[in-house]
Amino acid sequence: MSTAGKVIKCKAAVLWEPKKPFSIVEIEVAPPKAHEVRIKILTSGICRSDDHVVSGALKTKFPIILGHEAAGIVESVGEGVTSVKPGDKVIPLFVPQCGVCSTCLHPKGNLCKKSDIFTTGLMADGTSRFTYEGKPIHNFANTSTFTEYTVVHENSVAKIDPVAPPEKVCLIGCGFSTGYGAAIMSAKVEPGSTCAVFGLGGVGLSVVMGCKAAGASRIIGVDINKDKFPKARELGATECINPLDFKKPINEVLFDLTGGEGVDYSFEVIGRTDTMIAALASCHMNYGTSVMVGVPPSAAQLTFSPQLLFAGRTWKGSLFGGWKSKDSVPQLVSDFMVKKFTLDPLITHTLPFDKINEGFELLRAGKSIRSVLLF
Ligand code: PAD
Ligand code: ZN
Ligand code: ZN
Repeated sequence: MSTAGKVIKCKAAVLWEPKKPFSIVEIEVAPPKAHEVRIKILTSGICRSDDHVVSGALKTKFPIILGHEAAGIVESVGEGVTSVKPGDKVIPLFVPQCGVCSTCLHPKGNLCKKSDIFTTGLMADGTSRFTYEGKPIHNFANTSTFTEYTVVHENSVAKIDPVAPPEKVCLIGCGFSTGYGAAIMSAKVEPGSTCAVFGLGGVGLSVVMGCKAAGASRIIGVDINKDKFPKARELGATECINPLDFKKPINEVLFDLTGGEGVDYSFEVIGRTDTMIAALASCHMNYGTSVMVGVPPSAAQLTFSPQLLFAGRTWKGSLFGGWKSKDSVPQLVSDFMVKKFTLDPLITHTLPFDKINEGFELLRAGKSIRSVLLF
């Protein structure tokens, strides 16, 4: 029996307030309105950005359904939707691409003006499609994927190859594309470069892969958890260092390792202000570029010497790897299908959806790279 046009009751992991576990409850998911798409989620990865909301570092509205790295099947579409149809395999896009705003039209832009990444937690009409016992639940980053069904705007969903394995390609919805793109799109790493990657989680390891694909000759992984080093080496890091093993600041260690030059490209893939400055100070003082990938805490301010930039360094941020999402995600899935890159080493755990709290514990304990929840 078709569910189109009807309210769907399903399981969702609701976060009622920061620093609490998720509760799996039955919610109601309203049908998609005009230009919206209701998706049956098949898989969803756990990203540190979700945990930043749980920890309180990233401020959002509560209660909320988190999750933004998923694959699913279109269940039904609202009026006027043309780019997907029921039955299509899709990836929700936490950065939308409307295709007509000034950023979408700019060749360098990817932060579509229709984004609602950490602001209202509501659909474009100011309401939510999720309710629990009649009360609205906020959505997260234009997606909300820790639920059996979600509703997104048509700008926030891309149709992908129907045979792509959802338990793998969900990572193209965030972690992989963010890291890989930070190296090849945002930094534009050149062959022969020396790179340093601060933080070797799912996103940082994808930066390592991007640096390798771009032909970097030295890729130095930096992490305080040495258990991350073997996988970093497997994916392309030529050496790995632990800041806790040195008395000197890590930027000085990186200068020593590069004959006093500094690296050509550094990437902060943790989300801490101290490591953002250390990464900046690690690159060449004149032509080095540092890319901020880690999500900064909402309340954070930075204090740093302007001398760090004065001599010519470039400091930039990178959201979703700089990709224009709706155009690039289907292509990245096709590239995965023809083995241009691998996702398997990033997936350390697969868990049933109702073990979501266990998945977050693994991340916090530094024991997982990506846990993928299966619905
Ligand atoms: P993760 O927690 O799996 O990886 C972070 C790594 O950093 C871990 O291996 C830690 O051991 C390591 N680490 C922690 N503290 C330090 C330190 N002081 N020095 C060195 N290493 C340290 O997270 P992730 O890979 O899922 O995400 C990384 C960041 O990227 C995080 O802040 C997340 O919110 C952000 C992100 N940004 C975007 C974007 O579009 N910019 C998208 C997705 C994720
Ligand atoms: Zn993410
Ligand atoms: Zn746009």
